[in-house]
Amino acid sequence: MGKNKPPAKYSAAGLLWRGLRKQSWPRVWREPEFKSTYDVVIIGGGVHGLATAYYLASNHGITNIAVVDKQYLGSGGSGRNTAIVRSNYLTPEGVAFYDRSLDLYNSMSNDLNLNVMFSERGHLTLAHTDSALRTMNWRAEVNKLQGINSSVITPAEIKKLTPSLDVSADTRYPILGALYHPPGGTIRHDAVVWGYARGADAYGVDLHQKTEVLDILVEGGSGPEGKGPSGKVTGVRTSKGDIHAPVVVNCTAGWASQLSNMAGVTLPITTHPLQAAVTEPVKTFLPTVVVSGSLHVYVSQTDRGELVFGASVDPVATYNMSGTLEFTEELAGHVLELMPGISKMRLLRQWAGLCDMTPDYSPVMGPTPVDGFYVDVGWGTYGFKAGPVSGEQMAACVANGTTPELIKPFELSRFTEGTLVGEKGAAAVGH
Ligand code: PYC
Repeated sequence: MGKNKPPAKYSAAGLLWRGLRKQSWPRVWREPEFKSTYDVVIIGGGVHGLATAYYLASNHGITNIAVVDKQYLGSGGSGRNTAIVRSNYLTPEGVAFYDRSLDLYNSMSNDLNLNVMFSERGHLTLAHTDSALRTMNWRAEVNKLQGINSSVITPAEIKKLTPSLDVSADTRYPILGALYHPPGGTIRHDAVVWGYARGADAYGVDLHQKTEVLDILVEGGSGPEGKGPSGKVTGVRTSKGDIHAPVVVNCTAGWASQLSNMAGVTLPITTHPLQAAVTEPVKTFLPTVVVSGSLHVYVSQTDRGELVFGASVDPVATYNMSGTLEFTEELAGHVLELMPGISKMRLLRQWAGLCDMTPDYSPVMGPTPVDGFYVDVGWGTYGFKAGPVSGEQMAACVANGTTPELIKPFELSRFTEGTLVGEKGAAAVGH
């Protein structure tokens, strides 16, 4: 919970009283009036945007905020990911950052007064080659140095933890070991969106859905139309009208570079779709999250019994989110290498989201050369697990006007200064 308490609108007694009197449930957040002026506009109603709004209000007392989203809350990457959380990264900067996110996820049900169903079930990254094993050892050592519970385990230990995996030596891609990370797991992604949305709304933050940003208003910049470096942001033009604000935060995924272009800020991002799929539900048999970088697949079982699968991003940069048969065929082949016993299970559906990839696989966070215009973008395939810490740190950045230590390594200026934070080796799968 932040330092400032929201009004006690959702007390357990109040909800019980409604239930007993068979009153209809209150709407979880308001449909606010569209105002023409705010202190802060946040673009993107996913976990990152909502968490930033929530922490601005709860930790810094800034509540005159509009969150705008062209669709409904959680309609982008927040509702399309495979809900995996972990902090077993490769760089010391990445480990510290994602570990703070895990801390916030751990206390989230209490903090937001909503059961977000965090399942700390352990996370296995399988190694099928000597070089993969070397990377797992490297990650384990970096992790241990920072107090993160991570170690490399043997095929026999893997089998004990997850009996459905085929760890025999005569497979096409034998499992040589795995990075085992007990604090990793899954969390209900929709609940995280709803929790932050409800929390922010309770502080008076206005959540404007179906409100598309058409332009970002900047004055005095050195680029075309007075935008770009040395300029000052003055607000946004939306499909519902203009909003004047001295601070605009781009918390989008998929369209992050296009939105930043509207302010005259160029980002080193290419956008690729990432597909995922889910099976019919079966009795629980998969106790851990399993990732295979070499086979480009990750899998976990939901509390409903479905297997959720993901893969690497599609090879072509595009905004097209159609599912492909190619993905399904490759996924099925690879999963069956790992778990031959599930060959009779049927896939129920598949979907895709958009991933904004940066050259070093780390995000871009903090101020930009346009005064008052901030970014929290470039999440690649790591966005959901970073949601809480990004919100917390971006809120501090905006409120205090200085970049917090935890996100300083991820500033946009690193691409001109040559101080990249190479996090590709921590990707769940190859990209
Ligand atoms: O990095 O753990 C990960 C991940 C899972 C799904 C997409 N990325």
